[in-house]
Amino acid sequence: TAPASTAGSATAVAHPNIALIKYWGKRDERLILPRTDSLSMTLDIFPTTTRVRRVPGADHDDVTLGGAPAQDEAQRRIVTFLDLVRERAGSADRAVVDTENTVPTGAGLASSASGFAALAVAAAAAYGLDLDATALSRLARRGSGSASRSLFGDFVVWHAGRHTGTEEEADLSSYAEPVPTGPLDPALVVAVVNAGPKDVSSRAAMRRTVDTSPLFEPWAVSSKDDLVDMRQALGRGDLEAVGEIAERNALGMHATMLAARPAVRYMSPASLTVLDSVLQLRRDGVLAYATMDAGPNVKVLCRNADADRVAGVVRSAAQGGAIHIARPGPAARLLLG
Ligand code: 2P0
Repeated sequence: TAPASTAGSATAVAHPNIALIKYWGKRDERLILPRTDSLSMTLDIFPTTTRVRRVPGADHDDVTLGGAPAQDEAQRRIVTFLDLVRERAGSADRAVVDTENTVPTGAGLASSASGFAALAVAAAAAYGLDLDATALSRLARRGSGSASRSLFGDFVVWHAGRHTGTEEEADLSSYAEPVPTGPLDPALVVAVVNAGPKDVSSRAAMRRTVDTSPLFEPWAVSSKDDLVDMRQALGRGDLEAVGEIAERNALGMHATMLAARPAVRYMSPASLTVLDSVLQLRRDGVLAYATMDAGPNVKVLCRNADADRVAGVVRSAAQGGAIHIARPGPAARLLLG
């Protein structure tokens, strides 16, 4: 048992990730089992640091985010997650949870991914659960699907898991793991075109898409092929192909939402202006491909050597929005001491 868990207190740090093959749609809402495999790059910016301290005898969990008490939905999701950890640890202890997020508000960089990855690592240690990286990834998944991928650094695949068999078999087989790659040296330029809150949460949007969009099934089928192609492109270090596959997979995901009833549209006019600038970069011979998540912000994959040039072009197009440059980042880890 690590010293951190003996003390009933542990601190962990995790980074966000951006999917190149998207997770969009669940087949089990309670266990957070996805419809399809997904694949992401962990970033080296915007870490989340979370401390979990057990308080024997306390009658409630005390959760603060950036020094302020967690609001209803965040509080509920974190307490539900802690209940799962307590059940596994055979402990009734409530906890004090402190989270510091360095993601600028509304940056559209799924803080739930770094958040639940850091919480899973810290809570497992604080409650004395001896879990390997695979088990921690499965645990993080229960907080937020994309968090399963933030357990690992660089490029990561999250297996949807077995669709047949028992619930336990499905749960055991849906975890993330690192993907081997050839030399890539990429950067991801993040253009924040709108920092406001979104109208529809990604959780609600993916549910509506699966339930009502006639384009969901075709996208899920083509996403399988995209994943096969993506693994090959990563393996041979072919950044051009990686970008091409990532862009088509993301735009396809947005098409599924546009066809939902009623439609979910995260793209804004500013998003389209940035997407146009990415096309112009390509016409000018620069390797640049876009991906977008459940919001209007655009992430542009490029060569690390071109990152400043790409950031400059994207900055003009983003009309005053903040620009961040990310590179492949580290795995989630426990901070000792
Ligand atoms: C992804 N997104 O693969 C996709 C692409 C957004 C668009 O994972 O319901 O916060 O907590 O499992 O992980 C955002 O969804 O959803 C997401 P839940 P999550 O990154």
